[in-house]
Amino acid sequence: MGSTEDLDYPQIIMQYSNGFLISKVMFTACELGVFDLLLESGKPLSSDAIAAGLGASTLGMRRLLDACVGLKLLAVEMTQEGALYRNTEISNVYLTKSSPKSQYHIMMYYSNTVYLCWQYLADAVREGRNQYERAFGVSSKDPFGAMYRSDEEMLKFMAGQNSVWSICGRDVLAAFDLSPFRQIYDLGGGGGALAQECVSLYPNSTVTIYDLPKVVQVAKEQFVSPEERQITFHEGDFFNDSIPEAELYILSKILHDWDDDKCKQLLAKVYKACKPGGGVLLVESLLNEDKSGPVETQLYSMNMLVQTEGKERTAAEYSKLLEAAGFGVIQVKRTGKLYDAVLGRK
Ligand code: ASE
Repeated sequence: MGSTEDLDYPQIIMQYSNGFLISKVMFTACELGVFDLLLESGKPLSSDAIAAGLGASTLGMRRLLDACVGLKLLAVEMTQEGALYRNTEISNVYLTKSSPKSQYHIMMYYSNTVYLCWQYLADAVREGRNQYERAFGVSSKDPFGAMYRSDEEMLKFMAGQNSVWSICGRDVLAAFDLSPFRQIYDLGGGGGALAQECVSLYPNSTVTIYDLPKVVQVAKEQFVSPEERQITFHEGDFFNDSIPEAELYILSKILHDWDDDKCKQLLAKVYKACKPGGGVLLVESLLNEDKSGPVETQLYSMNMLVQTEGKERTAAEYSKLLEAAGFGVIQVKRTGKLYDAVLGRK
């Protein structure tokens, strides 16, 4: 008979149970501006000073700060005046709004939108579809109609999606030598952070961000300045409007939003528009062939279930979709980061 002691309450079950508490502590400290205030102050601050600076209760702030210390998002030192808090290096880099690697906007999107959809995860699994109707009272037929249900929601999504490219944009664009492609379309390019990485890595290329008119309008107003001459825009709906000719099409986190039929439809259209010798670059988080991991990708696939019509796929699944559309010489590069790259050629 083996001991059942470690089966009574294994560490892993406790960690998983507390996972959402951890997320919410980090999101809340971000939302209230704790990390921004500590960065601006340039010196450690007391809990009362932080509470006063952010218009929060002293009781609540003290508890939030101590939890952040436990999570290693803040450091504390005891002085004669009491406890003084400061950012850790990781918080300075990733959790402050002004850092070039800031993940603030994706955290706000997770905390205020994704989080609400996940309330209905069990319904999503039972029904096999997204949960906009339950979560927000909007029709779930058109996922991007639902995701962009207000200008504010659309802006939060665009800012959130932009933040990931400051961390892995370079890796996915450097996975293949894209310098032969001068004329690039980023289909569903949104806020343009990947396009900006692309023209910085490939100075002889121009990137056209193809997206819905209201997305393009916000991208021009908020994210891409007219001085960025290598970046242009094209307003359209890639399912219903024409796609102009180009040498390379980037589809970054697009196919994971849609079922196989829609993916095939879109890729066939891209193949038709593509110049001979050109290609398509898929940027996605790849599942292992047996779908045994990576766990982050499995979780994102759950999120695609609650938020979209799509799913995360394996390299073989993407290759099949590309081949069905006519693309050949398909190459797959795992970056070791969250997003990987698949290149198909015409
Ligand atoms: C999409 C990407 C995302 C559509 C909805 C989304 C993300 C969150 N919601 O194309 C970013 C990836 N993160 C997760 C949790 O899936």
